[in-house]
Amino acid sequence: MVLHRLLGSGTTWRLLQPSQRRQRIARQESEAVWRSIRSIIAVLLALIFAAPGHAETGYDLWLRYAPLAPSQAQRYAPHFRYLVADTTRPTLAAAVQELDRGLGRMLGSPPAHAGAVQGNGGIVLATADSPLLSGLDLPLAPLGREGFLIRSVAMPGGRVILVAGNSDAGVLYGTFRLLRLLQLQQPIDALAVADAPKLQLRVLDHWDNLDRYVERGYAGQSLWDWQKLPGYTDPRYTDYARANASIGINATVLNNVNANADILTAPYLQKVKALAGVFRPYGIRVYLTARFSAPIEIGGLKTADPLDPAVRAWWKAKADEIYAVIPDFGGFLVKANSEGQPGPSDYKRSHADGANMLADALAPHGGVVMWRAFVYSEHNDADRHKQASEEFVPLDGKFRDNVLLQVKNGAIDFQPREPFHPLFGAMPKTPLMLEVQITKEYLGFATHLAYLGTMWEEVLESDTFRPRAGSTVAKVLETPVAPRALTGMAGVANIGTDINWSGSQFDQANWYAYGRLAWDPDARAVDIARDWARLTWSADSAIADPIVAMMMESREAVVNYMTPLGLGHLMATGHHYGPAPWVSDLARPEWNPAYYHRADANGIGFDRTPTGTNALGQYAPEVAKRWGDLKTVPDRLLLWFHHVPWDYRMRSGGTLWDRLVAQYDAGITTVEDMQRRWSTLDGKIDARRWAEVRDFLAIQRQEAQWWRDASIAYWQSVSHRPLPAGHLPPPHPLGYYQAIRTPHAPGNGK
Ligand code: BDP
Repeated sequence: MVLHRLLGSGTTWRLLQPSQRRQRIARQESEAVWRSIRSIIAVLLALIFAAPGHAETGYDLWLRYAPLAPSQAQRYAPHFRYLVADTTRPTLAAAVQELDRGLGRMLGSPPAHAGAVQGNGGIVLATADSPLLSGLDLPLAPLGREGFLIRSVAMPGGRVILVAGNSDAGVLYGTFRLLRLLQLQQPIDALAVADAPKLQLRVLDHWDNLDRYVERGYAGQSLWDWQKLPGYTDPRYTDYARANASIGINATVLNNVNANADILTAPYLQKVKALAGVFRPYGIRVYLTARFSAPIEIGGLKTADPLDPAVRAWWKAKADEIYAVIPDFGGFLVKANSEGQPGPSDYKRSHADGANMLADALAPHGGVVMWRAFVYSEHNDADRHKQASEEFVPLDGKFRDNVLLQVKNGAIDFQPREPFHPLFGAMPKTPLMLEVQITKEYLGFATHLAYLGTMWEEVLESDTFRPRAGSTVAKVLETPVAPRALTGMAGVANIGTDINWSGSQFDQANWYAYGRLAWDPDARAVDIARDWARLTWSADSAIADPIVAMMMESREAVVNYMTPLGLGHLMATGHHYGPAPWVSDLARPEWNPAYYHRADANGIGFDRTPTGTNALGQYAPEVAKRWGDLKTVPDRLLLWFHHVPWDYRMRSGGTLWDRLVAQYDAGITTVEDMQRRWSTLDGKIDARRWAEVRDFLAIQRQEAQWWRDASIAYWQSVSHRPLPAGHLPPPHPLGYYQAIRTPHAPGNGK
């Protein structure tokens, strides 16, 4: 019976010669021995990795490839006896390496590398032009350059799992997807997966300075070790690329939007070339920020006027030089005429003049310009909410085809909650990309647990009503403004040299969620959280479910204890750590929290209706109507758009004042809830990561209280109202909170 199982189907057996039979028996026996050895190794590894005491650091991210339980490993192993792929191609070689690593760790041993299909139970990686796919009639064409298919197919020679794409990058994405399915312990007997990214450019923006200081970075120094580059490329660059490729990120801007022109000089380009070389096999292109005044600073010119022929020639020559060094260079990201950065307005030229000059220099090489719409001026007294739209809407249709306008999710600045930016849907002739901030500058830095998937989902599913109902921000992003027009999304990275990459275990989820949403802006935050929790912590739902529950309530908790009911920008000056709603003496009005909350003895909130600044008028009439009317504006945006009296009656009952206080306390209660859920996991997951999260939650709990007490103490000094019953007064007078300093808060200069 055992022999029969080993030998396979009786019909073929009968056709074999005695010598062939002996050979086959020997082969099958040695395979059986190997399978047993593999199972033993898997069990041993499982014991080591699963032991709660095993010191995981978080370095492995969501690519831990934790050993599977022997029963599960035995189910999968027969599908991965061997692997066929052309490893002379760097991207396919990267895919094979990942399979070796992933299958090796999950199943106990990697598949054998084979030159051809050799029976049932192999895995084949191939692109559309491969002879292996001829006759299979696969529907690859609609999947575009980066899409992929994963199928269980019968090929001449055996039944295999096929990962196919139109490009090597597509195959790599498919490989990572297959590994995800295994980590999530999905059935793989009849695979039929087809997927393709909905956006073309899926970009990470690093705000990394050349001295390795990361602006708004809470995860250590910049990964890019300029001093050792190009001679030494840290293996960590490869792990960075693997992580990004696994979630579909295909572009990285290496340096800060507050740019230093030196990055464009020849020595730096050699270093950039070395990084590009590491990232290339992973389908990732390198981009740089372009300081608008570079022609003056490193080019020796007297001007950076975009219409000046010498300036234009300089940028053209610079682009030629870059492409000679890095032939697949992606292009430039530009912050111009914002927060002190140079730009075309310095020469009375428009943003289109500036962007188009760079676009013309890059166009012959296929490069693109990502021009940021985060523009507000210290000389403009208009509501900051309105300034970007006033600047850019008149320029619709005036940009070159290889320019994208990069628009933050909201009109102010990455607050814990903002309504979607009114530019979405308002520039139908211009490719718009969404920019979100993965690093939590305004959500408590690394120590506060805040899953941002829900925040980005809220923006992406917002209906712009432009051109019609149902035109969500996601749809605006996904719909090219013309055939072959560019589409994209950018996330400000939260990555640094910390062993866990992101400053906290849970901040990895935000990097992960960003990648998943850039691939599919319609994906659901809860599904992404579920995948991340199972990949990062445990596929056991008794562990993953409470983690997902924590993640799903986390961002709202932060909103509640920092900026409830549509408040925003109440953070301390400069570093933005901790509360400072009382600040009102900074040089520019819009730098002051008081500018945003406008609290006085009568009430609180920013009137952006037609009786105020009418920023609402920049939205489609359907949106303006809903948010402009106190009867229909959602509570969560109330004070963003309205100034209302302290004793305004909320639709849900009670006064605004009572509700405001209650929101702060709700925020704290949710943090306590997260602590409670986390404590139930003690001993069920590895000790080091568990303890780190426990300690961070304790910091968060303490700081939520600080935010609540300081904010309420201040509001009370303005509203002169008693606290509603059941809510404790802040333990200290306002002056105590105003005197708190946080000299160690990182991320804002040295
Ligand atoms: C703000 C940050 C600042 C950035 C700016 C930007 O505080 O450090 O330079 O955004 O996006 O939120 O350019």
